[in-house]
Amino acid sequence: MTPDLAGSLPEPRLLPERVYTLPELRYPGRLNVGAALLDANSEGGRAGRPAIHAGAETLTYGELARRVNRLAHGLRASGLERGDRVLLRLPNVAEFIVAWLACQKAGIVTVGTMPMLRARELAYVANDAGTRAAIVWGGLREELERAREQAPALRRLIVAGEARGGDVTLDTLATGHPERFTAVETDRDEIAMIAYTSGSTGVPKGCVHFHRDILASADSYARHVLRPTEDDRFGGHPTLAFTFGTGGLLVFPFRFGASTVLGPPFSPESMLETFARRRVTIGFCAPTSYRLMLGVPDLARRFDLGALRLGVSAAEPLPAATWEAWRKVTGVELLDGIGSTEMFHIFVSSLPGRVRPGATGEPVPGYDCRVVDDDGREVEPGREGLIAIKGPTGCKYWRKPDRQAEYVRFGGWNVTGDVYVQDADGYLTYQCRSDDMIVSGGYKIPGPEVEHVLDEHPAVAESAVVAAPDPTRGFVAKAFVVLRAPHRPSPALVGELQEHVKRELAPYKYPRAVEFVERLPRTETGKIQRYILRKADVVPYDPDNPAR
Ligand code: 3UK
Repeated sequence: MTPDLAGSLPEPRLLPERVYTLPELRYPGRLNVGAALLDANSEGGRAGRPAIHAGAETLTYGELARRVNRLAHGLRASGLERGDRVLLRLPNVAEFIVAWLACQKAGIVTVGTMPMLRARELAYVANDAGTRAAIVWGGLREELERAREQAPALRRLIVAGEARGGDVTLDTLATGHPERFTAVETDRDEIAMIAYTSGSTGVPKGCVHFHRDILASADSYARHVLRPTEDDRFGGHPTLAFTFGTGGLLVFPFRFGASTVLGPPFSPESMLETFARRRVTIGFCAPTSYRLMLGVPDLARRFDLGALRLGVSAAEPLPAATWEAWRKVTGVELLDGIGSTEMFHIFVSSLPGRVRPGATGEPVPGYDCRVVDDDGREVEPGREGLIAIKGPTGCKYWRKPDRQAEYVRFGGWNVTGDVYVQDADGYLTYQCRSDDMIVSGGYKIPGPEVEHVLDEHPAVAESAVVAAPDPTRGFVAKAFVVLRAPHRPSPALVGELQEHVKRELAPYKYPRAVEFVERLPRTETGKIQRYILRKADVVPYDPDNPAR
């Protein structure tokens, strides 16, 4: 198809047959995800129904369609063509959804980026994806402008929200264009979006999703596990740029004619307030956020969560204690589910009424799942192994054939890098990661990426960053740092190193714990022994006898 997906497309004979066994996962050859999510509602009798609740405002499907269609015309008139990539840098505001749907209807590929990304990360993504323009929220433009110096791919900015004189804005692009736009007749296996994920080695990887994949996730996971109706209101904190949020707050509600609630950035109180005031029925949050909300005093008395019928929990494991505490305080069943950027969304989930607290759950209808050893052989029930999945969505890395071979193995199985145990009755329980990825509060922090940035600091000789247990966030990133003479450990230096990482990388990647050591434990061949660091069994720094 495209050289950008060399090595990333399964041979047709390797496509899992089960994908086609669910009739709802059969799609016509021509399929446009924008038309399926928007036109199907606005022209299918739901023009007057709510689509987006943002702040105090509600946008109906009819109003949304008019905004999307004008913008789709404007994007085309500005010279953007089918297959071009456009970077999106917006918080969870209606404009994100408008821009996303307009691009999809016009056949333009969206490249969502997390609002927290810094210039160097944005430049990498823009250059790697070869974006031709960026749609940026006024309040988030600075890092993107810094990124432009390193990214020729970011020549054209289209500003949404607060703009300055001379800007090309989302509104000016849309003005004067017709209210109707016939969606481009994309192929069901044409690229709709590229979602970037931080790899365990620190190099971000673009995960390609076709028009079909996005709908397949809604028609497997959402349709069978959440069973939405048009009266549901989806809400939560994941950014729309993260596929957890793209699915939960855009694709799933619109696939079923329901509505989405976009709120302010997460704080435990603001999330509870939004759930209560906007009558959210299906919540999407990370376990850490549910724990933080449980810490709000008097939560049950102050916030009426009566409308909430389900709480989806993903991005990190949900401990039984958190499940039980949430159930006791709110009466609501949390549904743990594991998903990934590569798979678009959740492929193993707890099912309503069949939850076993502490376990992730069972394979989502449409997905096949096994626990295997390093050679791809299925292990016995009760034994640890790698989780491997086949289904209607799957990993297709953009321009990374080597990485593709690491994720898709054993003849078409997606291997996420998570260690699992499956019981005799099929329930799957998460154990740990099998690599150097640190999962903290649902965020993914690649140890090597943080080390690389720490090592650029003049005081640092070398460093190693590993996961350290934490009662709130599951784990935090902990840096073991060897200093260069004449630098000496001090609380001020800890702060300085943390600030340095926050400036260079998305701030969630900073090491919340820093320990100075004499040297890093290594194997005979010189590799850092991270398992020793994880056990914190290291030679502490001795100020009276500095090695360097
Ligand atoms: C970990 C979990 C235990 C696991 C995601 C839902 O998290 C998402 O995508 P990412 O690419 O990370 C994937 C990795 O995160 N993980 C996710 N959920 C769980 N570990 N229990 C869980 N319930 O290591 C996985 O490989 O950031 C989650 C939907 C869409 C997503 N992109």
